[in-house]
Amino acid sequence: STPAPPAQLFVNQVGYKSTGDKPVWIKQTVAQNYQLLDQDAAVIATGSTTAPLRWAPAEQALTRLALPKLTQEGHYTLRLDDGAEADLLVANTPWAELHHAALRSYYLNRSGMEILSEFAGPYARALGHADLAVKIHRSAATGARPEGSIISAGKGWYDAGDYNKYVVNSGISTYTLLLSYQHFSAFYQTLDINIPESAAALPDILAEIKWNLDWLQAMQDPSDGGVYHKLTSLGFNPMEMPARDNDERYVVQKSTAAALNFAALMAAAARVYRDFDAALAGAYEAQAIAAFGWAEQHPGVYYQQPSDVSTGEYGDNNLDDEFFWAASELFISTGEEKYQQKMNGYNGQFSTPSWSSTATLGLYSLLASDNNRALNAEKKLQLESALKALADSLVVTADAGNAMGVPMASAAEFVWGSNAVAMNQAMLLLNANRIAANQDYLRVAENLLHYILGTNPTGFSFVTGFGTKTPLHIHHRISEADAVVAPIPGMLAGGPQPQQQDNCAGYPSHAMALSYLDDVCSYSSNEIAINWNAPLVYVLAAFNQE
Ligand code: G3I
Ligand code: 9MR
Repeated sequence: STPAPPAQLFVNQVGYKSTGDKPVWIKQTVAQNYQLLDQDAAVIATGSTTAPLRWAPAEQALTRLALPKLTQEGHYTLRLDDGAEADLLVANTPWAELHHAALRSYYLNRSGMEILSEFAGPYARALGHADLAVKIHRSAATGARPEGSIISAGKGWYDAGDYNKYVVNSGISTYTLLLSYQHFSAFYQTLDINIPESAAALPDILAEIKWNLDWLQAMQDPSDGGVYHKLTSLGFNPMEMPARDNDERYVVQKSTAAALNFAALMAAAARVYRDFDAALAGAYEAQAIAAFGWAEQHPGVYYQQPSDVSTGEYGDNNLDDEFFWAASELFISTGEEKYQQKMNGYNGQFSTPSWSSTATLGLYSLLASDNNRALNAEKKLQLESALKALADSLVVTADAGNAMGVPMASAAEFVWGSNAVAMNQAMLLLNANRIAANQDYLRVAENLLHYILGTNPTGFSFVTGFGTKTPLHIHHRISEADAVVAPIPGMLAGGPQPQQQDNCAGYPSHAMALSYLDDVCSYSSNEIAINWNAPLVYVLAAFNQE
């Protein structure tokens, strides 16, 4: 197998697209010469590096190699003066397998199902967390559902390295996968990722998404439309397999954030599934409308962690952006004036999406050509320029003289899950490119993918199983507790960020772009999560198109 590149050479370890740029970065302070060899060891190009630039997030000097355009598929070797060598793979579709693995990881993280070896190979496992008898927590007790009463809320995906299921984070995650299907539906029409539903008529990606939607449907109280914030055990359980976890599971507190994420996602889902199952789509839409109604009546019920609960919070005290997103989706679906008004009333910011910043997801939906017939021309222009302005500012940041060609520049990007910030930036650029074709948007989006796959100064390709130096000890209960040495493949590690909330020993640096630790201890840099993998799937699907 291919050796990992030496410590000072940062290449895309999975491969470069024959039609794209081939950025390589070198950590160094003095210029040196290089040779490029083809697979017969013939020198096909030589050059020398330019003066290094200090990249502030890494507190380090780096040089970019401007490799001549390598358009021929094949294996190449880059050799520096000092003897360091790295392998470069150039292919027409270097990231197809990676895309399929990133999507399949959702199946491997399903709750409430036995995972069979037929589909999972060595990652087969017994059923865990059926969630057919979940308790109403004290904080969630209302009306006909008093404390301790039981509901059934099976299926869904585990959120991350833990086994809990959170509605807020399911919103952006599931929506992002839905959008991937919508934007690249021809690609997904025939894609078989070998899941139990593969033989059925529904495209595999929609079958996978439905697994989570089935769970979400049960997170709404049908008597009032309110949506429980999460389904969880009281505390995080140990690193054990799902089937071994017998902790009591609860639904906890209805919240405005949960209702709005639910409403937005279900409204979007109704439009996608209508072609396959009109009754199901009708149910999604009715549930979305009811959840939005609950949120209108309870606009400020922020999540407050009960004293006996210590699992993930996904707390957010600014819900203007969630209102905008949900109102946008419901306006597209129903054309109703009341949603349009709420949407028009938004005067907050648009930004790179995250679980707590969802306004731009509304832009993605509103600006899709099928959806915006109902928008007036002036509003459409205003929203288009908002998205373009965001994309333009990402390009400016990426192209600044002291940047690494990516808009990962400051503490605002290097947060918990920074690798998903990068993938959401790329997804934003790709969406802007759909409404205003621009080579710079595509170039920076592709650079972000290179960054994730190895052109970053940690030297890691951050997707499990893909690359020559990849995370081996992710904070993921199944990967840690199962009998397989390698972690489940296709999952994006959270990535570097300087806060080191996990207090693990062994971080190589405090510099924000280097503060990453491949240790199971490190939940704040080395966990995985459904909202981090989803934009990776989208970006890979996009680059598989051309
Ligand atoms: O809200 C403040 C903001 O005001 C401040 O400027 C900024 C500076 O760092 O911090 C913001 O708070 C951050 C918060 O996310 C909101 O973005 C916290 O520092 C940061 O620690 C927090 O991280 C979240 C983490 O849970 C801890 O709560 C991550 O975004 C979130 O992805 C992560 O999610 C966890 C679930 O709780 C449990 N399941 C696993 C999952 C992934 O690790
Ligand atoms: O495993 C938990 C992970 O999924 C969360 O993202 C993280 C932050 O909320 O917490 C992890 O659980 C740790 C807990 O917070 C502190 N004790 C050690 C736990 C790791 O097993």
